[in-house]
Amino acid sequence: MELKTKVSEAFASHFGGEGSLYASAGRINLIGEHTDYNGGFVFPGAIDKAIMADIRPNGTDKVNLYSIDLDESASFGLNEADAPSQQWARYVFGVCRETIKRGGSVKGFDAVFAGNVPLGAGLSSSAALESCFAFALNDLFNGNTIDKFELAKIGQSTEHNYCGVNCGIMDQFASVFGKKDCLIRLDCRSLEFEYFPFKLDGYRLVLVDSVVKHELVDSPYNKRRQSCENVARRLDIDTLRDADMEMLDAVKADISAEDYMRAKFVIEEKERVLDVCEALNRGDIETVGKLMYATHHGLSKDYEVSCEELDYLNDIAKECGVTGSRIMGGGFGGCTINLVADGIYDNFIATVTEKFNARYGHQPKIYDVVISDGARRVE
Ligand code: GAF
Repeated sequence: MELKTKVSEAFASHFGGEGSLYASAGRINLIGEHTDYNGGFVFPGAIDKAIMADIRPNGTDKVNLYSIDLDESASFGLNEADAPSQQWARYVFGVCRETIKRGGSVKGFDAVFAGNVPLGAGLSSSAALESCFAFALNDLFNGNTIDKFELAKIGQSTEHNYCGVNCGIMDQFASVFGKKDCLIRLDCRSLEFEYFPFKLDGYRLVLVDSVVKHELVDSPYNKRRQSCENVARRLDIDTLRDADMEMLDAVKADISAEDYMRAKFVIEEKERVLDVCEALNRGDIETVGKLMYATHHGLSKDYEVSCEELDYLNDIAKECGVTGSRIMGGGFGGCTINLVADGIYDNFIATVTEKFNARYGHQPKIYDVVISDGARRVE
């Protein structure tokens, strides 16, 4: 059933009548991993996997939520300080609180939502949920006076303050600003950005999900960020955006081997984003692919956020002649993003499915993705 019909019907049976429909999207990132919280560049886009919510003000100061996918309800008062116990409801609670904190207005509402963004795959279903509600609250209660940069920050602060993930801005930015057929080259320091038309004739973007759990809360993700901040402090700069290899090598003896490797990856990765954009501008897809493999290598060996299953997926992609492949998102599980020429697509899917299944006893999940619009009202 179409997401829109599913959400509208569930709203009618749960709360009666109808509300207003809003959607937002998960994201991919072509290149630029773990650079966002280092003030570097990223290159994400929203995808055709969405979260949709049907929402209606209820004239009280209470928020009543129903998650169709989990078949669970949650409620909280807008004046209550305590977040709901269910993690999924904390995202909405956080968005309400962060909107209010910024001077925005939020009144009570009833909402039903569902989505088809794969969970735990590194496609940022949480950012999709946050930006869907941030967008909706702005439209319903604030006459769209909160700008889109703030909407992205509302989602990011929700992660920081209510979910324990000290993330950068990339995921929420892509979800809020996503535009059909365009990737976004975002400078995470200045938040200047540029839409890059991205429709590669003869290639597809394919995600291969290892189905290994991806858990960022209390995770080594925050530790990676800490390492980068340690090095920046040692270099007396705000973020690693301002570092280069010469500066890093000059302090090598004073920092831990681990912090050195993390910073080295970030310094190399921020350059790769710019190189990929240049290569795309001249239509040099082979170079784009090589840089994606280089990112995978760095994420696996220097940043150490890969795992055996993802390295294996990367190896299979290479063997099959996939143009570019790498682990995508925060890491520690999730999926690889693959730039696959049409001519080898069928063979790649068959081979990766068979080989992965033979080694790990379960098939990876395959998603072809199309770059799509981000947060929006659905008519
Ligand atoms: C996660 C985070 F939420 C992002 O901010 C980003 O750091 C990403 O990991 C790694 O590039 O998705």
